[in-house]
Amino acid sequence: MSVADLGRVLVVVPTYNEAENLEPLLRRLRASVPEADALVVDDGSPDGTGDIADRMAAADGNVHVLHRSEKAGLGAAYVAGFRWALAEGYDVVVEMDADGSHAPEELPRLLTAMRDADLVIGSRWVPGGQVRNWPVHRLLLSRGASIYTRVLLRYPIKDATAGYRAYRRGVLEALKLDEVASTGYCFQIDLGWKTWRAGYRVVEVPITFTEREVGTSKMSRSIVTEALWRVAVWGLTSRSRGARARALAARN
Ligand SMILES: Nc1nc2c(ncn2[C@@H]2O[C@H](COP(=O)(O)OP(=O)(O)O)[C@@H](O)[C@H]2O)c(=O)[nH]1
Ligand SMILES: [Mg+2]
Repeated sequence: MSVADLGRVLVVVPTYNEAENLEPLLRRLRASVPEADALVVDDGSPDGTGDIADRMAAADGNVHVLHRSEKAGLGAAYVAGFRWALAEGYDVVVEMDADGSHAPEELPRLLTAMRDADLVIGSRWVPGGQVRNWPVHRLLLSRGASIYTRVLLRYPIKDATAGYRAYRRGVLEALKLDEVASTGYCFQIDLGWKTWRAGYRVVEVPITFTEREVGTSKMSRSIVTEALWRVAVWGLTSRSRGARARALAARN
């Protein structure tokens, strides 16, 4: 698929202890969308993931690495990656997990949808979307998080916490990345909701999410707690639909 009309595409892959997963993932990505560059954002993984990323970057000029000194959460890693992408002049910035849950083979479909969108979300919870090999408690947590978000923020996206997505450069320039306080997975809700509220076109496309086969999940109780209270605070302090309506009116 040609992504030429979208401009330069960067896939940001945050890693913490993904030594066994990173190389196969990057190979699949480079094969699936050779025009896209990759940026690994590693938080000083003790298992040597950062060294693997360096080795791959040395062998392939389209692979880049950002090393951060300590584990500071998914949100902070993505903000650093987005800043790098903007400084380097990329037009589209993709988020993708390193553990193989987000199939690089589905990226061309996300990028095709990007032609009529400012944010494309790879969704597990729209018709055609699915999850493979997740235990019941993770399914409930994911569905519950999206419903909680929809009720409190009036944000109509079905998969609010989805981590496979693509942003246009203009969105990332407009969102105030300096002010993003979310460190954990609620970062996804935070940015998606701000994008939607600002009147941008947000589109969900179905994906098949497959649970990792190797390594361990970094999901934790503190990540869930952060999402619960932040979404509640945002809900109490915002007038979501009014803000979107005003933003849309200002755009037209
Ligand atoms: N750089 C960085 N990456 C992280 C951090 N936490 C999670 N990740 C990465 O984010 C992606 C999703 O994490 P994962 O543990 O698979 O979450 P799950 O799929 O919800 O169980 C993986 O690529 C992780 O390595 C972090 O604190 N820093
Ligand atoms: Mg995972």
